[in-house]
Amino acid sequence: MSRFLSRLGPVARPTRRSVLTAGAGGVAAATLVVGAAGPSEPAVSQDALIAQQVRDEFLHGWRGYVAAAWGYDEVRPVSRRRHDFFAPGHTFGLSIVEALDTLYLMGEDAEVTRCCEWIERHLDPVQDASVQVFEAVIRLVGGLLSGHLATGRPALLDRARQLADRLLPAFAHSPTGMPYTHVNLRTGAVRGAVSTLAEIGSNALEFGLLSRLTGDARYYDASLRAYRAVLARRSALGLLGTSLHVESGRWVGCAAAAPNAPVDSFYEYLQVGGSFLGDSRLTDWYRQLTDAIVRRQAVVSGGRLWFRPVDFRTGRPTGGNRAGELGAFYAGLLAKGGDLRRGAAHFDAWTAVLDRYGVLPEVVDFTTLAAVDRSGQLRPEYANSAFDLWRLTGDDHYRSCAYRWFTGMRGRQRVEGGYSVIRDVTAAVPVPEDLTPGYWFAENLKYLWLMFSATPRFDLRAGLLSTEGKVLEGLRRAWV
Ligand code: DMJ
Repeated sequence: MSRFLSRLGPVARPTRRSVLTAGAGGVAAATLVVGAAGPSEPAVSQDALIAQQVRDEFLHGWRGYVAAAWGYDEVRPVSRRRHDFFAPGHTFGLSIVEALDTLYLMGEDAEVTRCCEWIERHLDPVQDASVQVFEAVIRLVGGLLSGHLATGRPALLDRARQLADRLLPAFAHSPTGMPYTHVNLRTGAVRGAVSTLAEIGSNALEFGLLSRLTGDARYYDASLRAYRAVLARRSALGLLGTSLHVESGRWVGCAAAAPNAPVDSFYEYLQVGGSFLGDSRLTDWYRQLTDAIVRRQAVVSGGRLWFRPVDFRTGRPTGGNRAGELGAFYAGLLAKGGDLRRGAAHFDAWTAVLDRYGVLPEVVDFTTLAAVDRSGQLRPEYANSAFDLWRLTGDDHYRSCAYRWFTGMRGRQRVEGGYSVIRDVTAAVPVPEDLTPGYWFAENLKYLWLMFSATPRFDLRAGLLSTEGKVLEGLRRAWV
């Protein structure tokens, strides 16, 4: 048993907790001291206790991965088996790359070293495997880059570059510049000519940073070319559809579906990319598109702010009142983009869903809040928005909501071997679906940790995270 595993004891629970209870109204000041501290025992702040819980839960999930699936993409925490995320029979050690900067932020330096050594010895970016470009960029390239920023290890940057070089044919072979969905890392063969907006436009952060770090403009140029191709196909209403044929340049999916999947992070990368890369073109596009989305898609239902899909050419509602949990990130994005009022209102809408179910279902009917897809996919978007809104406002209401979300997840999705997606969030006894998605290690508990730990390893003011929760700016190097 590794030193790491042997020193992980049972999950510590505070003996007494003062506030951060469910319900509206915010929480007490962050300096509140709780616990039964004696004269010689230092008092522990409420924040520190929560941060400890958060780290314990992260390490519980991590321990499950390490024990059953180390070196493989994802863990099945109930059956203790492994799951290949990108291609059957191929591993990229996805959860290792996903967890890397979270482990760093939590001070788990021995684990960081172990992860880096695995990546340097075993991560093969030239495998004969056809991978989804979008996922490889946000998860692997982004994870390697943030790992490099955290540790200063040049090999991680080298790996990110090698991998990006193998992904570029998806952009270069496309007559429009919009990437094919898949590329074979060894042969460069591409496939998947119908691509969604999230797949086309969620790479500017990783490729922009890679261009900056390597001095090679090809990566960011590829992102920009793809963006331009999409923006040139805006409707007269200023809206975008859902998916395009990357060879003909024709729209295939004509619903303006933002902020829902499969377009979600396209808009995120314009806003965050604009400020991270100092590129006003991205910022302008974000503003123009967001104005159109707010004008044409915003709808108040039951007193709550939602966004409904419309035909991007006519503005007519396409029918269906569905909102996917993946779209919950949009509350934070609106706020970061300068519309705090709508961001807060949309966050409240998702909080109403959390109030009803305890764990967010994958899809709801926003007119009734009925769960349309009842599965609980261990997704991080609500916590991501809470984190963004808290950073912008300093309002502890958002930390309170995030903590409630955390306790819901801990209560319903924790299994002996880690954390698992569940079949039905409304079931009295949740049935685990036996998977810890890689993104759980990158995102879910990182947001909570950054809200409660006061870690010196992250600059709360200047820090910037990708759609996969990778810290691309604001990591403070406290260790090499
Ligand atoms: C993550 O992989 C990323 O946040 C992505 O943008 C979409 N959502 C998943 C997790 O739900």
